Amino acid sequence: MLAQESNKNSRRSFIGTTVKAAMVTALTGSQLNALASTNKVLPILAPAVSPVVVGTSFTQLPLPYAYTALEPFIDALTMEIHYSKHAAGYAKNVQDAAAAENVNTNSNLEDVLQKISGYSAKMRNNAGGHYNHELFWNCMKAAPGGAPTGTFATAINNSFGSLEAFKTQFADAAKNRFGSGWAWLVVGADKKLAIGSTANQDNPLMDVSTFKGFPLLGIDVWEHAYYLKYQNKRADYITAWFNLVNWDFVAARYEKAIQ
Ligand code: MN3
Repeated sequence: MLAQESNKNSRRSFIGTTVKAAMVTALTGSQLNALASTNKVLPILAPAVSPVVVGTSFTQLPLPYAYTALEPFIDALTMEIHYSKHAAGYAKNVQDAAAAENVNTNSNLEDVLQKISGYSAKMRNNAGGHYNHELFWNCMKAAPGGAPTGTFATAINNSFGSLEAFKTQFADAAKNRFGSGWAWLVVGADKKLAIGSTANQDNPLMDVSTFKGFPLLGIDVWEHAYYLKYQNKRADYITAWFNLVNWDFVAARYEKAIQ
């Protein structure tokens, strides 16, 4: 009903969108998931989120597009299960871990990640899992995802030679991550770009990680991220995934990181 209503004219559509955006702030995570699985109103429900604060909250934010938005590169069923089951689980479990370990869930999740050696394995797995997925959703958009621009594009070229060379190196990191994990583009302490990977739900913010930096872009190479469509062909998933990269989002994180 909501989707049909928004088609009537632009003014009503605008008002409807505004009302629905207000409604979403009052919904719980489970209500959002129920909404997301029933129809295609999700894109207009997503609030505007600053790229640099994505992942700092302990709460799962609405997916910034519909489950179908990334087709054909990532199928809707994979997105639905990934967001509403896997990622929702990390969000719930990080809150449970926070309650057990006296962590204020209004604090910055990145602060916890940077001191993760002082917390439980449950916190490490789920704080990482939650942060990584919040970042991952926003690293993607409906194709075509465009291309890097401005100072970020210059940094890519200076660091890797070209965008294509960057993609090759990043894809190699993703392909060669043994088992489950993530590949990353980060800004290091030296303000330079670097590519690496982490196992399981670790990420480069963690003090326990051997690969460190501020993550700009990450790809989930757990089998749940691609197996329904790509089965054992992780390399094909990675190649397809580059069509979805939201370079504006990545560039905004870069700009913040080098300040
Ligand atoms: Mn995942």
